[in-house]
Amino acid sequence: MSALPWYEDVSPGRGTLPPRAWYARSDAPALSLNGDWAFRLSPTADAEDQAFAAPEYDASDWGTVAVPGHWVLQGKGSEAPGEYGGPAYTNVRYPFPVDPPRVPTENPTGDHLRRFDLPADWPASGGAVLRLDGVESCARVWLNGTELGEFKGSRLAHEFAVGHLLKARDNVLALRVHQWSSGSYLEDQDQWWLPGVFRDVTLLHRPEGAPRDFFVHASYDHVTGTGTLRVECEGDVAGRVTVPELGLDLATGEAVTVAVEPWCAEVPRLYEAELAAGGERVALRVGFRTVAVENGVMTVNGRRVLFRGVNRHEFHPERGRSLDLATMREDVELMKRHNINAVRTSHYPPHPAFLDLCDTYGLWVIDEGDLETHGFEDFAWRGNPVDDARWTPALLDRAARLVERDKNHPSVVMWSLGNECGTGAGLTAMARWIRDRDPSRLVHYEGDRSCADTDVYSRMYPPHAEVDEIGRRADRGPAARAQLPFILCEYAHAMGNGPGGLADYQRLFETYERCQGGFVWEWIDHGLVHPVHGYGYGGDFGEELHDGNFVCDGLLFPDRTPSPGLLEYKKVVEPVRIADGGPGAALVTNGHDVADLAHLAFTWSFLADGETLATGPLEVPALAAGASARVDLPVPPAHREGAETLWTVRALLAADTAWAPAGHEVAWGQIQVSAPVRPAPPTRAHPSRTSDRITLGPGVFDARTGVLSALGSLPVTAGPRLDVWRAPTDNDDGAPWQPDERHGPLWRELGLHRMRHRTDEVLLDAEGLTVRSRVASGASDVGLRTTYRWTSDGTVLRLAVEVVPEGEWRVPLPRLGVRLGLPAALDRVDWYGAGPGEAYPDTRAAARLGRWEATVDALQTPYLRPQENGARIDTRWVELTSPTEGVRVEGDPAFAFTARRWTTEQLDAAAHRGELVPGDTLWLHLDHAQHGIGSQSCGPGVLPEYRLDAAPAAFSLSFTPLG
Ligand code: IPT
Repeated sequence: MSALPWYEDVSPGRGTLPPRAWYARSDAPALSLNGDWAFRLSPTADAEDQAFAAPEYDASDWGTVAVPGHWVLQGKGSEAPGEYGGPAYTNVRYPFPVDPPRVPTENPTGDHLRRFDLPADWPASGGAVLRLDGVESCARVWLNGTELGEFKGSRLAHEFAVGHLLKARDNVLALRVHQWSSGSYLEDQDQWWLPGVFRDVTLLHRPEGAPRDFFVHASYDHVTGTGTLRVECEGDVAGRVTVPELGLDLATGEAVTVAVEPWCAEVPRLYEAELAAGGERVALRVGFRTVAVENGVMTVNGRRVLFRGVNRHEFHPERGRSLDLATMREDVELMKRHNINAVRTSHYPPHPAFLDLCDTYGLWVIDEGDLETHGFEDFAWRGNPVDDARWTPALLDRAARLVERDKNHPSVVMWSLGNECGTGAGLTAMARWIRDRDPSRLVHYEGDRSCADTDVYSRMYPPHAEVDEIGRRADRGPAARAQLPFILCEYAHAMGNGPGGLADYQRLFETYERCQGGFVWEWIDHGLVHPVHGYGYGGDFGEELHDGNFVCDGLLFPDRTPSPGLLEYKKVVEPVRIADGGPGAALVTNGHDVADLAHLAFTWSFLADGETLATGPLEVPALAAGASARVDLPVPPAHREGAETLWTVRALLAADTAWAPAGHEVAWGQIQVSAPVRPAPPTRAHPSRTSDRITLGPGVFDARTGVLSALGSLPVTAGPRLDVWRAPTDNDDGAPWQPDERHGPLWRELGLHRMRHRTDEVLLDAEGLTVRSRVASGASDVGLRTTYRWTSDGTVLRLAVEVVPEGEWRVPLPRLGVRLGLPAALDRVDWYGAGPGEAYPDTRAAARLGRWEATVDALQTPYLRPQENGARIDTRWVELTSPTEGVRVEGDPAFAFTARRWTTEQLDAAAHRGELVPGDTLWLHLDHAQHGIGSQSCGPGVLPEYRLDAAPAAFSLSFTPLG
């Protein structure tokens, strides 16, 4: 066979400059080449010749694309896929035949052309480089008809020397971009395949004598409180470094040690500095910090750090991985507002400006290489490029482009080789190169349990019990590994409703020194705007192979509104703990790594039956990190005898910060003072009966079936009946690779979605109505004996439900409660219970007791694939009303309610939100209990303490019509 074309050979490229540090500001001119480019799409790599690269080429009949951008997300036509093809989603599988390094003949190829003039003041002397910050998956580049070279490595910066080719006017830059290249084998990340020039294209002037590259070394000695600064320039460039605030003016290469304030994620202290060398002045931002492993614990500046992290893919619902600065800033601000202190840049180096934001706002970063070969796992890793020496130059190129570009960011504390690549000598070569080039940071890679090439033991999705074992240092493994700190580079899969079990992980991280936290998978749902579905996921763009909604597993919805999972995470990782401090006191614990509490202002409020009776400021000492104090609460205000009373104590930002205004809530806690005194059960009203109706207080029943049909004047379109089904969540359905039982499929197999209700007895007595039934599904020998006992005091109708399982129940129940139908006009909801958001047994940390209100629509959580959502737990009472009528429900004990305009069956059947059409009934679920949520869509299932096993149960609900 003839030699492979360049895009198929394993080399990283040809003609590019060696990688160097990125910086935001220099006084050397730069010209952005972003904007509309002429564009031509071909179905194969060789459909068109290279004549388009010639300066005189006439591209007037071409289309256009916006650069930066992905061509598959552009072009005319509202259909998906559109004029320029469409996005495609696969998780692990390569969407093309696996025959490395060959790629398919069908290789969408985008030719890009951009004409530009130099600005009038562009210097005549010096050189220039053309920088491309990200092109998927490879590019061949020409300027003014001269070929510059070609490169692979989609999320890595590439530069070419172009000074000698530039003209004052009418320069022509030509790019040929192939969707598939040998590099695609190294880029099998779980995300959309999105070809295009998706990051900035810039022309940078290079002044005479300017340093080719520089490395800022800024360490901190926590014993002496001093920082040591040394800026190393490549070659013998004689430059000066000035740090006005520190009065420093030193030569490049020279080290100085002075008293400084250190940089950390909580207090991101940066010093403005300048590097002046040759004809260039580069703005630097120096953060002094030292990363170390001491006695098996990772420290920064001598302190243990605890990662409250997320995995962040770059994602925008319209622009794919092409993010503007405002979106990056929004991500960082949202993270900071939700108590997140760390980011793993899964699974490639992000746009470099993102790391500047991390330096500024304060986030610990694991910066990951653009490398994943996961699809080889299906063949027992046969042919895996990371274990094939021919690919090692490409791997080393990726390692170097990661480290060289990002080495000057204080926020970066670990280099990650890549994700899900199996094991191999190529990874070892990368780790060696990185350690040699930058010994100041730790090396991370999760995929090799031997930890031969890493400085930290990292795992994804281990169950809690295993984390506990590792925390106790009781896990078996290579001796060297036992000396390493432990992190979860991925855990708590935020797909659909969930993740459950976060608080239980956090307890482990706060118990064991070695467990230094983790990174939730993942930050944002990758739902792409779709003409029919609103947001589409895998399979919605005509893909032949796809992995469905597995791409929607973020803490943010695609439009960046926080999901309940993010609110839960914020509460679970809050850096201040507020608990019961004994009679009349709160116990406040500062859980920050470094910061004291001086930046927070505390408040108290006193609630009686959910109503706030009084509020005020609470004096809390500026406790040092790790310290606790008992803080006296005021004398409770006067309140109704027998009321349920509690304190809410909140920790708020005392002053504006870069990421939130003063008053932003960082942490909170509730302390119960007194439990409610329950009123005696309603006195008896006597039922009466006609031939077809039974009347009992406000209740009207069908005399034959015993089913409630009205409450006063309010029609009950479907009387309350036992209900155990919920539309399975992604976590209920589970992932095939998880060892735990997958309940969603088992529930369906057992027919819990098609339960039948057999009426065994309708019995009227002097004090009420009893209906006995058995609830079970066809083909199943298990059932639930259910007794409904109705009584009334004349005003309130009380339902007592008793459930006794029959037969051998091998699976837990999804839920246990009743469902009823009411007129859809009741769309205002007021309740006293835990809120304001949804909560389930293992996702309930963020729900606090209080009085809440919402519309029925606002109670729905818009998971991209419809599934169980919206339960409000610990409800004492709820009122559903229209302007003219309504119903109040009180529980004994408290219950969870869910209200929707569609049935569970409709929710279950829908694949996209748009398929949920409101009907004329309001479906109200009043649940005694729900099964937990877990994280089994990729991780472990529901912990035993949150299972809802079938067992005898009794609960009651009181209904009052409101007129
Ligand atoms: C893990 C991947 O690292 C991540 O990219 C993502 O795919 C995640 O799972 C699931 O959403 S790999 C998994 C097989 C443990």
